[in-house]
Amino acid sequence: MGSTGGEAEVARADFPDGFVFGVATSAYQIEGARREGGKGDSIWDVFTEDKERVLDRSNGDVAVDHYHRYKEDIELMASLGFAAYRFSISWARIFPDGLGGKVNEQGVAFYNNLINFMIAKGIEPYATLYHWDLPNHLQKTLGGWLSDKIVDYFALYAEACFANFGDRVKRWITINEPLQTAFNGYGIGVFAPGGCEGETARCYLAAHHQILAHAAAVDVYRRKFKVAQGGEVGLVVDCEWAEPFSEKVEDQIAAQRRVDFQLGWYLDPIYFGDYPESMRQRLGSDLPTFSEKDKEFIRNKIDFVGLNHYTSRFIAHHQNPEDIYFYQVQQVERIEKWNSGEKIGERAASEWLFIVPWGLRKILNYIAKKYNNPTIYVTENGMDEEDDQSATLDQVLNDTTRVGYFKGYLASVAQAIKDGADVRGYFAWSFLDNFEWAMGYTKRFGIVYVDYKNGLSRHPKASALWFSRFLKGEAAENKADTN
Ligand code: PNW
Repeated sequence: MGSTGGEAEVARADFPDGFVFGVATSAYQIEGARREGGKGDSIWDVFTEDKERVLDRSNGDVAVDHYHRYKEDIELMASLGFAAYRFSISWARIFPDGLGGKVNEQGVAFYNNLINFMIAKGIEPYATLYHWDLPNHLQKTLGGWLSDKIVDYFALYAEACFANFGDRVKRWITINEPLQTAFNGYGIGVFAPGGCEGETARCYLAAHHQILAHAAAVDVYRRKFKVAQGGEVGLVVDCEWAEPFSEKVEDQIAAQRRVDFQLGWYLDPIYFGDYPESMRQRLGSDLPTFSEKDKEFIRNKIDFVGLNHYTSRFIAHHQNPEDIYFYQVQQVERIEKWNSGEKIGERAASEWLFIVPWGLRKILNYIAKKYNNPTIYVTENGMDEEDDQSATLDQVLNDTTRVGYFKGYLASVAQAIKDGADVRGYFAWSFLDNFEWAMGYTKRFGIVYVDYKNGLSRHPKASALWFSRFLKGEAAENKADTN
């Protein structure tokens, strides 16, 4: 194993027939139209009103205006050759106060238009129900994901989506990255709703209710829609690969523990009925318990695993690391260098994102082995660049590092499939540059450039054109730009 990914070559033909290639986005990051179409406020609308929360003091009020430009966006996606689009539905467009009373017909109409348009262009919809934009009313009145009542409200919302869109949407994702909501949202508070006031440990409750809500949504689907609609419902988890820093047993165990605290936290309850033992040992009563009835209820309530994966790190055991509460509890030290001192991979713009293509093969094989070879979709994978106001358009479109990233990570997916993992699809994050949460518009994850200064115009980057040639089966060597 080399220390860097190198320039892997990869071709469409390295993937099985029927393997799906798509792009991904989320509602709050791209839609804008905060107060249009009868939408209620979400926790991100309110969180970003406090300008200090976002690096460039921005928000998603307008975002990249996808709400008004969805046709142009879908047309571009189709012309590049993508066969699937993972988007998210804004809960507060469907139920403005989240209470599940009367659906907001304008919200339903928007997603109907979006879905119909993508299908007309030959793009299969993959819909996420919750990508972090909780109706603010549920936060204000219940405490959001800290309340067990959220489970029922989420089930009502999921049911409304299945009923309205399920005749055309056959792949559903309940929740995107419950880890980030628990950890960044209710734990340290860098994401909405902004922490649980000194009680970081309450984030385990937010995680607990997300697991139950996921299961409740799958339950509704299986009871009321599955027979007629024939679709599938999955959960999207995010996990870095944790490579043991050394051969020492304690480092090997620490790396396993780190994966338990990211992936096992969500998948163990669903596949095995309870949280990982390593979490219970370290968290004791801070970790909620599932009743026997809960265990029964959540068990195997999943049709596929969606994996969001960006990066990898070395993990060493540390009795008492100088770090935030979460890593102290885990007793892990996160290391970004090989023993030799060489970096684990080039760093992208985000400080947490190192380019480590081989980590994706490892995490896919880990999931296959640990959870009895489930169907997996890589639901997000990509890297960001710093927004550079002084660069020319030609320069910012020439994202050669990102092309290398995709080549390396796609080769890694192809290898995992050959190893035996049941990976059925891959979604690049993201289709468009967009509102990158607490980083605002300072980080660009898109394969399509959005010119924030010139009317939000869209410009495919070299990575989008590379993907297009890749998808059309043209030789990677053929660098000629046919567009
Ligand atoms: C994902 N981390 O979040 C989200 O699903 C996207 O909405 C987001 O834009 C994308 O990744 C890029 O950040 C993550 O700190 C946020 O490890 C943070 C982390 C990982 C994923």
